[in-house]
Amino acid sequence: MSAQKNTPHVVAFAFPFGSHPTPLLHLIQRLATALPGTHFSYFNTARSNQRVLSKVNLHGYDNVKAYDVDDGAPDGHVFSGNPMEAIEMFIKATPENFRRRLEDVVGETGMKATCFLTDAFLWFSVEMAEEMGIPWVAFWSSGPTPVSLHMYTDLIHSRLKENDNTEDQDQTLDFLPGMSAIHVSDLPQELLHLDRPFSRLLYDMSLALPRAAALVLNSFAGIEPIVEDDLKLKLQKVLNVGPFSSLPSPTPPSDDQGGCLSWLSNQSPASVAYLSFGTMLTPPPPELVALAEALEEKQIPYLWSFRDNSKRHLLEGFFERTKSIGKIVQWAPQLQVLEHSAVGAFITHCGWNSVMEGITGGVPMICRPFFGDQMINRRRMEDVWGIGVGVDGGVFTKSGTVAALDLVLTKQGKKMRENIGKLGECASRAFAENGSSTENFKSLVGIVTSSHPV
Ligand code: U2F
Repeated sequence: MSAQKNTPHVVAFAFPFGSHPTPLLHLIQRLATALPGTHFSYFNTARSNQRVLSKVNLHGYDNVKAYDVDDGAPDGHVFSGNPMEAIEMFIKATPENFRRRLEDVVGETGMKATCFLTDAFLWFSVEMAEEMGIPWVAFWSSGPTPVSLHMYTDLIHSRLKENDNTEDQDQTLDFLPGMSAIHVSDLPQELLHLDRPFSRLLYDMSLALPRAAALVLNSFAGIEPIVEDDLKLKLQKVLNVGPFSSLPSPTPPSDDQGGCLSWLSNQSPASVAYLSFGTMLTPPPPELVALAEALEEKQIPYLWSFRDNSKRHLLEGFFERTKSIGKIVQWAPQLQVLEHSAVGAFITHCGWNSVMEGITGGVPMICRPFFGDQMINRRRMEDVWGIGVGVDGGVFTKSGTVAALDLVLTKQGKKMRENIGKLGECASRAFAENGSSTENFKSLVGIVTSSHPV
């Protein structure tokens, strides 16, 4: 596509941490295919762009261009390793970093922005959009329950204060629509304590979301129906366009340098435990050791996505002793791994993308949530959908992990697979012709082009 002055121009801002930037870019690719006459500019920090663009191939997407924005870190800054440090520096640099870079791009290309499609966390996009008289579409990269809870922040605070029972971690949030299964202990710290910049960002997001032309989710209709209906009352439009893991995955996978798929092909059906804790975390040392001891004692074949080189030495002996039954890689093609018939259990931190991929792959999950929305996701998986189990006491111990593996790989695995199968069918229906996600995607195309019909 040759970009011209009056070319419709969708501006996307990524939140550059964890897996946030990747699903946003996948959504842009889908839109760019549906709208070949529209230009898409994707703004992300250099560090995050480097990571994302090494995995997402923009070859053939002539109407998509990625740009770097300042991450707020002073030149030569050495990060402490605490992820909050980088997040807070980035927040401090916003929105000026995005605003300046966008002005440069508009100046260089002559293409004015016609729609903002940004990570919901970057709520300030609505102010830019309103100044320009164009729509803001917010992309929420987790499920409906966490975003709905953020919308109820004030009410949650006043109810907990009123009852003077903030300490009662077992109290359920049954005063909110669709939340009777959620406990106070499941709530993210950012929602309970509003004193940090990241918490403020999420609170401000909850105030801004009603101004969004649409909230787009990587989820599918029917997974949390009461919450979805309630969200629809509060927001202009709620568009589930997922799960993205239902879309055809690239063949061959671009990132199977470790040879995971050929290794899996030599394993028995539903026998392998796949371990991955997403893009941001590694369990603490005692839990890594407990996990390893449990796998070794039960002699369970395992595939472990393990990137944290600073902790690798803890497991060297285990890897050596179990190399005939196990495989460790820096990065696994997770989507295809979970679709492989040899995988019988997914040991996960309950990040939303992993949950969706576990469902579409049909694999029962062992849940060890750490922060953010992960405790909420674990609650839904274990207590509501019946597709996973938590570990006893909430942390990996040898005996708790052995018990969870027993449950998933033998005793309750069949029932969980049936439950996952039902959710998976729901997801497939959403993607069928006239399915809800297909129709919602068409609505999204309409909104994205509304201020500049193509
Ligand atoms: C944050 O989650 P994470 O990025 O830590 O985890 P996920 O949402 O589960 O996403 C991880 C993605 O990385 C992929 C995997 C997922 O799409 O398939 N991946 C892979 O392909 N190979 C590997 O070896 C390891 C991972 C946050 F921490 C969560 O609480 C949120 O729910 C989430 C979404 O907002 O973002």
